[in-house]
Amino acid sequence: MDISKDKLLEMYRTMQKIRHFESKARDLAMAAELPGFVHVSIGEEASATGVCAALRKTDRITSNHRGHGHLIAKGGRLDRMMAEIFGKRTGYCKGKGGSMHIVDYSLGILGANGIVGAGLPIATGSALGAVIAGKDDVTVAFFGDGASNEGTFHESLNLAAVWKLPVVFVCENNGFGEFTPMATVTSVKDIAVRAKAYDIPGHIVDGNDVLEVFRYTSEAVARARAGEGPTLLECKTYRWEGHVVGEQAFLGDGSYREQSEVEEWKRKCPLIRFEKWCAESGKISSAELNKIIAETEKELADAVEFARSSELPAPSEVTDDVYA
Ligand SMILES: Cc1ncc(C[n+]2csc(CCOP(=O)(O)OP(=O)(O)O)c2C)c(N)n1
Repeated sequence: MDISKDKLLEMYRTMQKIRHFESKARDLAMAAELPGFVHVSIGEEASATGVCAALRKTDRITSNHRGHGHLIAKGGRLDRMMAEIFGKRTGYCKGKGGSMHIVDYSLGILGANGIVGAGLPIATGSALGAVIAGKDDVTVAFFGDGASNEGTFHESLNLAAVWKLPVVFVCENNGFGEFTPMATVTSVKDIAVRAKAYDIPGHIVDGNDVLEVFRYTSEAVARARAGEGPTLLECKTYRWEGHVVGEQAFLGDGSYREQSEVEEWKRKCPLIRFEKWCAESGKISSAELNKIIAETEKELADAVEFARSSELPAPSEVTDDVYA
């Protein structure tokens, strides 16, 4: 697949933005500067980036509790996201949504979601909505391997297959559901084979290779836009950090994985992998990549400053914009 240089640079910028945002969110949460739970996706940048690089602005996504990367990849601004996780009025949801509920309809971001598996039926409904409206927009549902054991996964794939809806189901298989290794609770080795049960295409994708993710998603999106129905993609990846920032405080010594496994996956870093590819293919110079890193550092520093200096919502506004 021929990918333009601008597209490649855009993908690298997105991965750097996610890495920087997530590292800072982890540090701020550890320093008790952020309220609420924070789940970061360091190590998983290539799947969010490769998937969203294959979408148009009018396409839509649903996300989960580990959603910052998806939202950044779909065009979310670092400053408004940072303000939201600080609980500030200038955030995407006026500081009332927090890390797990960031929404921006104008970017096609239908929302992160703290309920495991909840994004799949929403994406399926969004895809049906596009069909009814006569539009060829596609919706992507991001979810984890743990969510693929929820009833909503099976109901959504079935209905989307029966009605040939324009939806792409993207499972980010990072090996764990909270502190439980996937293999101990999941009947299959590869989530992608579950597509067979619904007679739709299912592909195992190297989730740390942004170019491979982009290729598979582009095919699935083209299929969906052409009215041929849904696809299930399983991006194999790994989370470097804990399930939730600060989990050591309640896990104590009871770790659920070997540190050597974490180190092994760090060697498969999606950003370093892309940098190597740039050097070997000669498509992008290290000076061009370094410029992007410097710009991202500045953008992130400004975002943190914006969030810190923004106001908290007033207590009297607590029920404004609340619908249930
Ligand atoms: C319906 C529901 N059940 C359980 C939980 C508690 N919970 C939060 S995250 C999580 C694990 C989800 O694992 P996975 O879908 O693989 O996503 P990952 O955290 O690995 O990215 C669980 C069980 C929840 N939030 N919602």
